[in-house]
Amino acid sequence: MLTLGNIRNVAPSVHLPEYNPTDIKTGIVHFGVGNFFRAHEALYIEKILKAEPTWGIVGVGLTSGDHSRKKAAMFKAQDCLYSLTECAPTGERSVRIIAALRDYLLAPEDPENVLAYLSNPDIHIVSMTITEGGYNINEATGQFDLNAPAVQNDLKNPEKPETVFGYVVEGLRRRRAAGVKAFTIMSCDNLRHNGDVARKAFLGFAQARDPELAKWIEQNATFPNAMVDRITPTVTTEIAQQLNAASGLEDELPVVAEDFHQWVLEDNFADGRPDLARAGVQFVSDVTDYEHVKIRMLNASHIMLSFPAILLGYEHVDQAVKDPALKNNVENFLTRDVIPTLKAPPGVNLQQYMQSVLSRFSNPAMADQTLRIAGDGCAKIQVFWTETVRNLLLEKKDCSRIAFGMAAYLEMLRGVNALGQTYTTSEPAYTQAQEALIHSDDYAAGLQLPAFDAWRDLDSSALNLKVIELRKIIRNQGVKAALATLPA
Ligand code: CS2
Repeated sequence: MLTLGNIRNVAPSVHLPEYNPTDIKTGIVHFGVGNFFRAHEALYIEKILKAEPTWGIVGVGLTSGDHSRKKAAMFKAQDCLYSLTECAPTGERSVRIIAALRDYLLAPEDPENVLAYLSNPDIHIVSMTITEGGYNINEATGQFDLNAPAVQNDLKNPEKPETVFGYVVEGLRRRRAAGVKAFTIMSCDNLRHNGDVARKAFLGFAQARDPELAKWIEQNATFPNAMVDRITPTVTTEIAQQLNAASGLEDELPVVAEDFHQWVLEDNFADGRPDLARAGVQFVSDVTDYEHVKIRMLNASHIMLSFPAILLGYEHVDQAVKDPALKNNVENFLTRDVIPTLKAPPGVNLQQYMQSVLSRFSNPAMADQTLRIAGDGCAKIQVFWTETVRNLLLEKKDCSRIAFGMAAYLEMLRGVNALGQTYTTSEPAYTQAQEALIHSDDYAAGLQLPAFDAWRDLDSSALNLKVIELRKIIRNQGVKAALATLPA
């Protein structure tokens, strides 16, 4: 097992921290220590720690259950060390041990410790990767949902929170009471204006809890917007074994990612920040155009590719993008429906961006999973497709590719592919009644799902009819037959 005690006993090809991890102090608390965070923000921090050893990270997990407990136990056992394998499309790999994570807490088991960190003046940034759907914003109203049961709990028991909103706001209350500066709240999720969404969510919660406190947070905390990018597959037990066999490590928590990574960030920090530019972060005054390009091109085409790919039985994204019919559909979607609505940020050519996205998708070295991409499609459709769909509807343009994507999503949710194999999709947001819509015999029923709420105020009757028509074709003749009906 990888620990601080044996960290130097590794193959010479493994890159080691260039600092002594025991010298590191923590300056960041991060909620949601998933693979993306471990391959992205943690790597950027890893690169600055030698020069700035006060910016180590405290990871916080919010979920309970066996899986979470096991993960927390492994972090503890490994002194929070783990390996990151970066894979180039050529098959070249590079392995490094990341020591930026200096503590890991499972919030439900250690709530006071989490709050102690949050109120500690040494913590200057609270970052998070809590997923697109994790901000508890109702897309139809655009407001923070105060009725969610966990939020209600945190409003009733503010000193024993369950949600990230409850923790962060209670931490800020304690800072204010103790005369400590507010920290920066830094979202690293794939959202349009993730900082603004985070502001809305945290202030929405704080306002309901204590308007005075909300005002203080508004005036003192900051919420920089960011565009974050790195494809980071799920690590199954089998993949973990392969990674360890290749690296020679005995790592219980290995992560794998593509070789590409990007972070464009607004320089808006309430209480200082490390010199992240030295690790490659691009600081800009406005990330809007970068975010739009990334979310509406990369993430949007990821789901446009993966929903039908799952129906065709493709497990991995690189297999799917090698299928000419699927690739052609993504290219048409980007070229005709998305790119005309985008403004290219400085130095970015959108045609080249599309080619680089397709080439990143075709990286076979990391075997990214179509089911990973399709997971929580409800939130992803709303975040990744909304502007494109609204634009097509408002301009009365051809909606057939979006209709195909929606039809493929609804058919994919049924859990059986064209080969008759079953699979499980993950849709944490759906209620039982919504699950029933998925399995209804009525092709129109699924259109009521909240995945499509963000354009319900517009006339979508033609789009909806097309979705129904394409569902029937997919169901009776298959994905390829449906694709063949789309404009060439
Ligand atoms: C994917 C992202 O989950 C998804 O829908 O599109 O995880 C994607 O791999 C990352 O955003 C890449 O930066």
